[in-house]
Amino acid sequence: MGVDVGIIMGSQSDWPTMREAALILDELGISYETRIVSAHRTPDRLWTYGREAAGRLKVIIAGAGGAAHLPGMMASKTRVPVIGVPVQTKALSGVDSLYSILQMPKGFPVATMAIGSAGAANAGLMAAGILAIGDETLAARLDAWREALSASIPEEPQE
Ligand code: RP5
Repeated sequence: MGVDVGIIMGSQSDWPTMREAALILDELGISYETRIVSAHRTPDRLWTYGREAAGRLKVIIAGAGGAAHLPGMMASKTRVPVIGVPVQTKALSGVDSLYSILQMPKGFPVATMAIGSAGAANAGLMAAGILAIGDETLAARLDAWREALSASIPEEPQE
């Protein structure tokens, strides 16, 4: 059976970050698959995944760190919308990942999130928002999720 979202990442070491996207999709009942697809270490896997994405997936969430070429290369290979997650790095704190993903040339966009786990969670929510355009039931679940988050914020700071 097909899934709506492909969560791909450059390395096993990206999974603790990218799991945050998966958790959001779980909460909202969105189907997904997870794959390690490295632009540098498994370029043929990237090419095959990109070639087969259209018609199989509706959204791709792609996370990578450092010289983070995976989201951009995937956007070059498929018209399926790519949401990029810059993974935080030790050497440059993820600014390297952010710039690598964000600065795409005209013609091949990547919807770039914040660095790290907040960005990964937001990637899940962005995917949900895209899918909700054509799915009223999901739209209602996403609205409820957002309302619950707002309701959980206290009006005054606690001791
Ligand atoms: C990138 O290099 C990956 O996306 C990862 O964030 C980073 C480091 O990978 P490992 O050396 O931990 O496998 O390709």
